[in-house]
Amino acid sequence: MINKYSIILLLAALANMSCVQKNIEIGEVAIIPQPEQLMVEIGYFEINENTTVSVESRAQLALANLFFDQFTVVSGWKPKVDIGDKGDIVFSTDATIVEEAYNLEVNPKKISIMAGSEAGFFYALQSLKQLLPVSFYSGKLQPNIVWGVPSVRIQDKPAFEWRGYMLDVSRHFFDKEQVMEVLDFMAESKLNRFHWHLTDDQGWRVEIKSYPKLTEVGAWRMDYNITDENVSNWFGRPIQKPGEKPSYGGYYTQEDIKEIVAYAKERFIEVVPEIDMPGHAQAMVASYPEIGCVNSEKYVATGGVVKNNTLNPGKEETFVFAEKMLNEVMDLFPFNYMHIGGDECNKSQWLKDPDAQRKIKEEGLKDVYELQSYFIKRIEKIINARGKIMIGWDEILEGGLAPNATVMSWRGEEGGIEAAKMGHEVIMTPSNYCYIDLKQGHDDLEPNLGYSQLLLSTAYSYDVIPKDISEEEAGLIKGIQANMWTESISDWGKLTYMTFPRLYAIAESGWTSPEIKDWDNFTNRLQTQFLRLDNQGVRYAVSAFSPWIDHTGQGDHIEIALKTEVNDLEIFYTLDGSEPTMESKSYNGSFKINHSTSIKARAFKDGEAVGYTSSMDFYVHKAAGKLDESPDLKKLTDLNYGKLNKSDPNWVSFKNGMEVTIEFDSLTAVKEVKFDALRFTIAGIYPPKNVEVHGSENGKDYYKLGETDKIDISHVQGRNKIPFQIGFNPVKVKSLKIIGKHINPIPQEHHMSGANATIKVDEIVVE
Ligand code: TNX
Repeated sequence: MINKYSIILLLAALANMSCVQKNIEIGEVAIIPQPEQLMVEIGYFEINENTTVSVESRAQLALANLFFDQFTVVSGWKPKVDIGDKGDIVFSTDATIVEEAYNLEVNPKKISIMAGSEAGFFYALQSLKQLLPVSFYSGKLQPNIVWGVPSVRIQDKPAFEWRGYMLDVSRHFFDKEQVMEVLDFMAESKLNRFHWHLTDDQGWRVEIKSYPKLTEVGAWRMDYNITDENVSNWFGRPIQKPGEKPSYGGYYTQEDIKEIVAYAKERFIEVVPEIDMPGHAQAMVASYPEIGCVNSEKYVATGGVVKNNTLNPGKEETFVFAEKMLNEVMDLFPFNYMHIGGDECNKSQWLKDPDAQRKIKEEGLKDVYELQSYFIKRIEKIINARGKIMIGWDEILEGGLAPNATVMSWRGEEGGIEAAKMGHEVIMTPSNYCYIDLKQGHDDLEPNLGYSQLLLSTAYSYDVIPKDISEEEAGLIKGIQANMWTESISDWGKLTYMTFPRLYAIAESGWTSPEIKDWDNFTNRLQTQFLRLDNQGVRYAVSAFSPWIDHTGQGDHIEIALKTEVNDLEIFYTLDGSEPTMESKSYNGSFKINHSTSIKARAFKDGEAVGYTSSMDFYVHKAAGKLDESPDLKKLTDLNYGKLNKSDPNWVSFKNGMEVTIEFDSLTAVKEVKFDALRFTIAGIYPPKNVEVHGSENGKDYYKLGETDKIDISHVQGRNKIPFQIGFNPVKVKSLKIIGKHINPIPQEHHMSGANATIKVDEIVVE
């Protein structure tokens, strides 16, 4: 019988039901970097508000709280963390487990974390985080989720002791909070060395109390390109007008640095400062001209025109300056490595500078290379005097390596191999595997950032220990580092886009032993990692999952092939400009197009679109094959189009303006001529200044059909394809002449000012 009492009970039960109606979400097993040994078992452990965590020490308490505090953000509660041994999640020290290594066992009753070092416990927690559902990463309150951790047994340890990420904050400044975010994502990938490129030609970023002008002057530059979405290679150099104050830049106060170093330490990351010398020093020289050479630049560099930027090793005051300044820097950074750059030192000033020349004679040096080595060796003494180790880029090998230096090998592996053979420590950062400022996909499908190319699969394929070196030499290779140079990385979104996912590939090469690395397995795990990034609102690249549209001109048609870097994806495509779906044509081998076509392609996995839609237009046009007889020009009508890459063989070069005559077999109706010209200012490649199209009915007498407006080169970006399109009233012609005037000489303030420009065109399309 229903009475008042039972209704209350029923209501209470309903209320109770609705408030405990929680959803269990169980994480995937997709850990990056891949653990050494991992076994997935049945069931899962539930982390809820009653879960308790026991740790053994206050140090463990700190790192456990740092981790479990994240539950407060997403759940509104947090597991209770205490010193003891009765918890559901238990930390226990096992002295047999090596530095940074850990064991993690999850079963439905318990989570056990064992390590021999604090870093080991920390890394176990990073793996535990990745075992949680991806929504844990959202940073949003989701009180109705119960967090399920799949049962696993993991035994894990790092392959290398140096697992680094370098950030260049000189070319573009990233502030304290952004640097801390970098440290967060490093920690999640089990990276432990933050190499901070604090100075370069384009800005000095660390407060030095004994030399205040380094930040008063050196931290600021003029910049009008910063906000341009498409900016690639810098060009030009806005000259400061009298009274105008440089305003782009920034720097870290010593307090900021201390905070960042402490923040890093909490995440088991050591910070390696780099002060780049004796080259890449324009900001330093602009601040203190007395340590520069003859003809030194007066201003902090804004872009690529960097010439007279070198410190003067011929002057004693340079060493006085370096000693005081470096000692202040070393006071701020407790780690026992100090990076002094040493790369790409432009020695042309030393050839002219009287002090530099006198020093060469006084010291009995052979040449400017030995002068560089003299400089670096004296700098090493300053660093060694503090009990620290000097690191330099591999150029420090030139002219004789400093006695105790560690070498960072960036121009390939050779410098590293040479240094190891001489008994020096090495960190491998070869640009062709580790430079994450390079393009990560098809030249025409990627955002116009970076130059050259480093694909995800290439980065992943790197084996840190070079072949053909002895075991002893291999022992000197301390590890690997991803380098983020920021010439074209002007904001946070670009930084994360270029960093992810290649950082994961490099982190896996640093942590996981090469025998276990597996590309297909890695790209599977990446898909879960992408969901984690989505949850955090982080921009990343899906280039490796996106179709490349490759083509080959074949006389009167074009052969098209589609591919992705990631294996086992299905590609669907359309030829009518519509968005590809799984109902579109399925790609299963190359196909032909024999008229102008817009191709769109998308890859799918398990019924879901992955990557971006790749889209390219190809013209099959009236002039196809018409220059076949001309050895120099035949590529202009061969239906092969050039990529946004100056080395692509399909670009035809004109050194002194362009003039091309196209003859038809019979009178042919034409109404438009169009082509792309490459602009690549750093290499002196410029589009024509203007273009005229002339026509002839008899192949002899020409009259003008149309012309383009002048292209104003100051407003287009440094590297791009510049489209020319010359339309006119339809006429019948026997031949066409296309005349493009060069811009020579290359204007002032450009990389190659004064020189003659090259025009590069890939295909002249006639419609
Ligand atoms: C070379 S790598 C440099 C940097 C540039 C980088 C661009 C190295 C040691 N020096 O100054 O930013 O190329 O990728």
